[in-house]
Amino acid sequence: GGCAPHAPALPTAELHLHIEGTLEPELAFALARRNGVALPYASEDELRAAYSFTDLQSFLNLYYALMDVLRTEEDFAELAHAYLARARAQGVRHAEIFFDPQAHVARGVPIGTVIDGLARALDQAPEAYGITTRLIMCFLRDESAESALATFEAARPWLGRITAVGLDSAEVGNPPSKFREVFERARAAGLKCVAHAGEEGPPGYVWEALDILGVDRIDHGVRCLEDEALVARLVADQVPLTVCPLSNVRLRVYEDLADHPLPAMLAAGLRVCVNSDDPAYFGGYVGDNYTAVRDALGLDPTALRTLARNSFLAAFLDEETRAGYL
Ligand code: ES4
Ligand code: ZN
Repeated sequence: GGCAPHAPALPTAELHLHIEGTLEPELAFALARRNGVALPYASEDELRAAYSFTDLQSFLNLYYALMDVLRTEEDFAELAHAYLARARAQGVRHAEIFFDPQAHVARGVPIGTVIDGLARALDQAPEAYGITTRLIMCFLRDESAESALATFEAARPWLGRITAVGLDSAEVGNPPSKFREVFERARAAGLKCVAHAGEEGPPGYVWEALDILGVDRIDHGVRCLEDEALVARLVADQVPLTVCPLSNVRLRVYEDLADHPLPAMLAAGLRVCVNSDDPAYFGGYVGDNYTAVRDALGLDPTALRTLARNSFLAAFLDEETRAGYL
């Protein structure tokens, strides 16, 4: 007897995906060889064995170290192509992709190399993979506000390729209010705004992202559940929360997927969707996240369809394109 064929993946948008977090060990070693970069791991298996994290910072240390293999426009194009091929197989029809320019500029890679390389792959995505895309430029919140402003100014010639700005990296001690000015500048330039908030940081950071940065979506946001008034606000305004279940377990926000509050968030009427965050590091792409929450949390087909529908409702799409996806 053969295996039953896999059910086709649920069509979804992916709205919380760090392109640097899609760097698989195989590609990391191939790029290291090509670029003459020495990696502090003898093999792909030895590297994979290091993917055991105790918190966000322990992951970020490896994430920033491994991206040192990304040097040329071609490297960034290959990284994006590899993601898009995997994403399509997991049901992705639309992807809004984060990148961290400061992490590359700090290593001597010009911002234009990063954006042009990614854009080259994303330009081919509708035809090659059946995926529409957007780019979201993130600021590293553990760097200074001045560095974020300088990065925004350096990106000005490429703003036509960028849909939104975001805020990521080490959350605790780096509140959204630190980045008020650069978010004001981005909004004035016509960009949408998102921010990681309430992953490891307190509900107060989610309030700041909403009221000081004026974000259109919250990335993660799971700690909102500690603040009843905050939940009421997020429900009233239907602010999207891009939740990343496998990420939350790997970074020990929750001990076990069975403890994840996604069902409670749905029940509260929050506009939650499911995303993969850094899939090469966290054990799965977006379809794997859907399968995992279905199995661990007992989400029924109606709940899964709501999550997928929420992803398209939360996407930065024109209404005609959105209607085509709904
Ligand atoms: C990240 Cl999971 C997560 N949180 C914050 N910043 C990040 N950068 C890449 N992955
Ligand atoms: Zn993230």
